[in-house]
Amino acid sequence: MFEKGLPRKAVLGKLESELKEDFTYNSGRILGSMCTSPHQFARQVYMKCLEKNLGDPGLFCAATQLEQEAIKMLGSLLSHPNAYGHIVSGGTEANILALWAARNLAKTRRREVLAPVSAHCSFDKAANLLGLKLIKVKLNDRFQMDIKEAEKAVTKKTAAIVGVAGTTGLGVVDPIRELSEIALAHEVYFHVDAAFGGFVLPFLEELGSNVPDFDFRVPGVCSVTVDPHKMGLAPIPAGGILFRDEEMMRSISTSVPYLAGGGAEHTTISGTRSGASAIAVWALLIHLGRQGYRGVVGRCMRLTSKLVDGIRRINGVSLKTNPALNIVGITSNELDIESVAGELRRMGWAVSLFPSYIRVVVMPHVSPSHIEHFLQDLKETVEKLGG
Ligand code: 0PR
Repeated sequence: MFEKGLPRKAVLGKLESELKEDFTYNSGRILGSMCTSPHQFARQVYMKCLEKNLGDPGLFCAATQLEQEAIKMLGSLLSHPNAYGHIVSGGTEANILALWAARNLAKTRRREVLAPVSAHCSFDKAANLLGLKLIKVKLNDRFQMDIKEAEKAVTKKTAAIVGVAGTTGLGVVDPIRELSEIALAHEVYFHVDAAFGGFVLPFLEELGSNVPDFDFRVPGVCSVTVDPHKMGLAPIPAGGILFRDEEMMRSISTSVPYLAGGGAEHTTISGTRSGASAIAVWALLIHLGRQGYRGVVGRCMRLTSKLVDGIRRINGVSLKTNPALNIVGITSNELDIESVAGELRRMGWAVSLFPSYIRVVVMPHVSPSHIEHFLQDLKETVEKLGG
């Protein structure tokens, strides 16, 4: 730290040059991220609420009320307007909270969690933190959690089952109804990770697509993760955890009696936490409405089709699976996909690389010309590598 501070202008100039090497969403080069440029209106609201701390709800009763209204709106999106929960730091915290509740509600001999091989790494973190054993269940040929394998894996030690609605790699939706039946039959907690899909599937359904039930409509579902800072267009950090009932949420409660605003119960990991995030979500949900989000999702899906058509026309690469959401897996029988990804990255494309495929997430910041440009470069790369 300097002895004497620098004027704002000098610091801002320094900042600008320091940040130059970062990728930006505007450039269209970020094709492997589940985040996007936050909506302009949400930024504006966020900036107004920087001092709000949901960790001391007595000081910020009104902000706390808006967080709860945001939760009810997310609940209504996921077929349960009376859900309980919080806007948290992200999908990772939301998934940890769900497994924390599952562990606390389960009998002590139940310390195993079943999740598909495709589950996000936040479940590894959660299991490690919570002293749970994570059992990864094999996938079927459509990359969903295999029901027969899940049935075999449930035992008297199972505390919870996790299903994913929009997997990290391929955007696949697990068979939530079938998993719910297994969970109900064994009286096991059932969590659905819809961190990504939760802001896509309801709108796809409204647009007329055939969407399998994945939310609180399914009776065994105890909690759902749904992240506003992914397809919800909210500023980071904004994850969402919804519980079916208050008792489930209360199972992770810690009493904080000394707070300035009066005693409170925390049901999150964070103590001090961003009211601005929750209020920006509240404002954006009201501003965009279902119609606004339908527009966003419809556009992303049209661009996804454009990308899919383009990939089909390039000899040497193919689709890992037919995408159900705006997430596309690109694979190859002839070429080493890691080399293809390496070449694309050298050309400036920020794509994700999974063990047998490249993942492209067609987020709202992606435009038709970005897709055309990417397809051109992909074709060139494949030709160069001898496809
Ligand atoms: N659940 C699912 C299904 C996810 O895909 C993710 C994150 C999470 C939970 C955890 O969410 P948080 O990252 O909010 O804690 N999936 C993204 C991924 O791994 C995270 C991400 C986002 C990675 C932007 C890179 C990036 O640029 O792809």
